[in-house]
Amino acid sequence: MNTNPVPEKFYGVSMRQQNVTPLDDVIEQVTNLGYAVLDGGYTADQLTAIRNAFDATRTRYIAKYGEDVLRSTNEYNNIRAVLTHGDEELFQLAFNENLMTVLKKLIHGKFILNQQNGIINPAQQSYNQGAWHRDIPYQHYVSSRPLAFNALFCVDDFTLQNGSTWVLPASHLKEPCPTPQYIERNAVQVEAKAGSFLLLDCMIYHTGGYNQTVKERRAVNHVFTIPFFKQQINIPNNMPDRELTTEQREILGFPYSEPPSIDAYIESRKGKV
Ligand SMILES: O=C(O)CCC(=O)C(=O)O
Repeated sequence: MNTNPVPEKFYGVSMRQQNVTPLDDVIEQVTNLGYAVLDGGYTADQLTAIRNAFDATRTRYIAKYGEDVLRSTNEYNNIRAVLTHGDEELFQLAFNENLMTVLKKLIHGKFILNQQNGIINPAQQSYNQGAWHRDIPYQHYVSSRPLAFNALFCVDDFTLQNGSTWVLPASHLKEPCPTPQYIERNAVQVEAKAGSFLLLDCMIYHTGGYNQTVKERRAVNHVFTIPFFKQQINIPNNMPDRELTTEQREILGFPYSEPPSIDAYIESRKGKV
């Protein structure tokens, strides 16, 4: 590793990025490189509660959907729509204060939670996130404003040994998937502490790494998109009965479900003109 100090002098510069807070640094990096690590601001006790909630939800999820079915559908290492299973800690994760502040600056206008999935990178096995992909799969375009971000919450430390996420910096800025040779030369494996979010522009190529340790690596991904994109699983239809603020309802997509009929659409227009 190069330990020489980075040169600090400039010339010929008349315009500079101005950052005020550490969150601005995150925004600058995710905008330019497509990835950054964001501190979730959790205490050790809160992190323990999140880990317990993750494990409890997973146990109930496997009991409900069946280990054989989940394995045969390549779904065993996921918990779909985590916040619909009733654990408060996992619900609140989606509304993390630092995350909301950053997303409001990154996404122009409203955004919704498109999906929230528990992800398990098992010890010494391949798993379904271990392949290069974009989080808006099959899409090859560059947009002038970001449309979607993945906030991958680190339930455990993400380390080089336990298969922390690989990213291809700035690949959200080009349409095609680069060559394997380019990926080999430029891919970066990101380390992050438990309790932080690995924030990804959804168009960056990334993959989970191989977990060489004897313990699984747990994470919760949150894909936030402009409301125009449909959710992976309809969250409003699956939310347990609970109080929600107006903002939470918006972020969970309640106002954005498509009207089931023309009558319902016309009804929804009343009072808007
Ligand atoms: O498990 C990981 O590190 C990667 C997860 C991932 O690729 C995703 O959430 O889209």
